[in-house]
Amino acid sequence: MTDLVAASKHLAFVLRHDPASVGLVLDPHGWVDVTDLLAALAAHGHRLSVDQLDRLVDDRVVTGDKRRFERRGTRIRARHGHSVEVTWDGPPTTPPALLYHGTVARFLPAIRVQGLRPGQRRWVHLSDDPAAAADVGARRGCPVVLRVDAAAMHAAGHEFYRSGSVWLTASVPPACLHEDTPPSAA
Ligand code: HQG
Repeated sequence: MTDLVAASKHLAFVLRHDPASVGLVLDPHGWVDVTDLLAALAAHGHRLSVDQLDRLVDDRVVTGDKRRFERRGTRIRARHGHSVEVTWDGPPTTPPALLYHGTVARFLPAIRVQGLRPGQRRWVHLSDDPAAAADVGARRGCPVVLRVDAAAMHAAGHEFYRSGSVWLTASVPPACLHEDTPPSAA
């Protein structure tokens, strides 16, 4: 793991899950002042320059194009993935008709009964690209890609938020999930 990838993982941990681990408090939408963040990281042995932070925010140079962080003026936040209590501060967005979720076979019995639940996170994470969903599932083993009937969910009043290539929603009912993803799409 490169230093920058390690720094990105630590920053995601702080801004999504445990800001108190470096003595920070996030605002209700997850924002923190960049100067405060860099000072807090340095005080806890994780010195990061402004240039390194900029490279993490533009994470195409780190791990692809997940757009994990967002910097607006003097503030920064994680865009998605939180387990800490944050609320979305933009309007919901109309999703594409189909979205995808990557998981593993051992979760399917529960998913068939309960649908997709956010678990420890604030939202269920979906992708508009089946290959990207397969990569998410592959973190845990042989990936299974589920199709999500986002058009039906949207028509039924479920809200969707877009964060880069990631789509967020509160939960997915079992009736809107399909396991028969064509092999060409997985
Ligand atoms: C599963 C990474 C049982 C779900 C990734 C998943 C993603 C259920 C796991 C982002 C269930 C939760 C999020 C149910 C869902 N019963 N299991 N009813 N409903 N599950 O890590 O989507 O690199 O919280 O299928 O790339 O895997 O960190 O969610 O397997 O974009 O930026 O419960 O995290 O992004 O796991 O991953 P997670 P996820 P980063």
